[in-house]
Amino acid sequence: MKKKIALITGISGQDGAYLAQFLLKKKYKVIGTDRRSARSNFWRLRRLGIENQIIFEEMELGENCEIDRIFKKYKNINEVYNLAAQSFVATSFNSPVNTSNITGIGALRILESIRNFNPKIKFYQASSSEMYGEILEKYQNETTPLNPRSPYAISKVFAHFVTKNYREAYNMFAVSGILFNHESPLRGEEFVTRKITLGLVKLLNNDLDCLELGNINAKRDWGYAKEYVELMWSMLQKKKAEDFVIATGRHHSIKDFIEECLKILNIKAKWIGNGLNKRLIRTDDNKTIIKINSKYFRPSEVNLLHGDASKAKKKLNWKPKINLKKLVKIMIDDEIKYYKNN
Ligand code: NAP
Ligand code: G4F
Repeated sequence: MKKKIALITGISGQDGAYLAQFLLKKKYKVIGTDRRSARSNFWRLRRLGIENQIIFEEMELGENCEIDRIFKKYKNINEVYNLAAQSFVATSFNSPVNTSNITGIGALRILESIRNFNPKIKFYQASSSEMYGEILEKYQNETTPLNPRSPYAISKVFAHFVTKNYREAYNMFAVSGILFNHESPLRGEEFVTRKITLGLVKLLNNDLDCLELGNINAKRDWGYAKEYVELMWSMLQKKKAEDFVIATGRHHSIKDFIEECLKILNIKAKWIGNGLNKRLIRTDDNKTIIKINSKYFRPSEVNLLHGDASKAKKKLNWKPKINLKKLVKIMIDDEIKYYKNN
């Protein structure tokens, strides 16, 4: 049988790596696109041992002609997974125009190219729970109104609705997965979970004095990235093109995440102080190991996200397997395993 062909934008990112691994196991031919500067950024693909199985192409999401070139070259692509984005919320406040251009209009550029070259291609858009922002319903599902709180989230809202519009206007198989936060050992070091797991392992190796964080009271619905990418594929295998929320249905604060890490690393510590003066000190020597730095606070914060994935459970026959405790264990174990080898 002829191999199916998938194109993944953002192949160098966390989800790009896990999705490529999953599709290769399913015998897909995988074309992965990266922007020119990312050549040295394939550590995730190397870690998974799949770097040599991917066909790499350059595609900067800001350049229409680069996108067109790919769809002209590969006429028989079956599925496109648009994972590329300026994906760090904090950076989007400093770089709102670039974020809109890449994270928002980038999706439109791809859809337009697909429409022109082969509208039969199935398209997956990486929508985000950040779109709910200051939440308007207690549990967020596919019908919850969006209320974005950052240039990143606003860009994702644009990409989300443009995907819906191409589905409705041109009858294209274009869907969005509204994924809540998903983490793994392959998470970028700037995101809070990985910053914490790496920071604590550095502390234990005397390579860091104190970890500085922002709003540790924020709450997220954290799942496991390796598990979530499989749902992206499932959405494209359905008869009907429709959007899905993917979430665990449980939320925890950053402080909870830290405390789970402390247990696994067997660090005895206690919180003292309040607000900006809150600190975590080791109980054996009173050394401060975590403190708050206001520079990590966002101009407008998303305080709480809590997903309702009932539709995915029913129609994709899915339920989350990895809870917070297991996720932290997976991340800490890998952090220790690979520390100093990277
Ligand atoms: P990630 O690790 O930050 O990966 C983002 C990818 O986009 C990287 O490969 C990056 O390349 C690429 N990229 C950035 N700017 C680009 C540009 N101008 N042109 C082409 N490529 C560019 O993100 P992730 O966690 O894997 O997430 C994948 C997607 O899902 C993103 O769209 C993200 O916004 C979305 N999402 C993520 C989550 C989550 O919790 N992880 C939740 C909901 C939605 P470089 O290596 O060169 O930077
Ligand atoms: O880990 P974060 O940077 O992730 P955030 O902002 O929730 O965004 C991630 O998930 C989204 C899905 O909802 C994706 F769409 C997006 O691409 C990205 O993958 O921050 C999580 C929370 C925030 O409330 C932040 O203010 O942690 C808080 N936080 C506290 N101290 C910190 C820090 N975040 C970071 N990155 N660094 C800190 O020191």
